[in-house]
Amino acid sequence: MQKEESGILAGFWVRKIPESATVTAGYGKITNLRDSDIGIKEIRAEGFDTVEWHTSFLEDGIARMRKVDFPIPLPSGKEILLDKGGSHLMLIGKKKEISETLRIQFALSNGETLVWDAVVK
Ligand SMILES: [Cu+2]
Repeated sequence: MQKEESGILAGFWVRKIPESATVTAGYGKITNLRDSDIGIKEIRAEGFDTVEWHTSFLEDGIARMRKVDFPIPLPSGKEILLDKGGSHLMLIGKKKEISETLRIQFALSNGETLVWDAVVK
């Protein structure tokens, strides 16, 4: 389910993990409906130490992923899909048990902060 927040349309979900696991992935979609380009400077997820932006690729038939440095550019009118086998959020260092939703914050390069509640499933 997507929600618009100040001209940015987005929705996310986070993969449910066992209690002993400390890392999970987040997927979804984000669209810049504004007239201007934006940059995502930092992402935070409730209950986790760090969030990285990853891309997936195949190397010798093996799925691998690579960290992409912030800021992530999101040009005006563009949609970024975070999906299995493609770009995704990597939530690292779980600090507490996660419940049914998880708050994700995007800090933009211009100082704005946008908040979404991701569904855990
Ligand atoms: Cu990853």
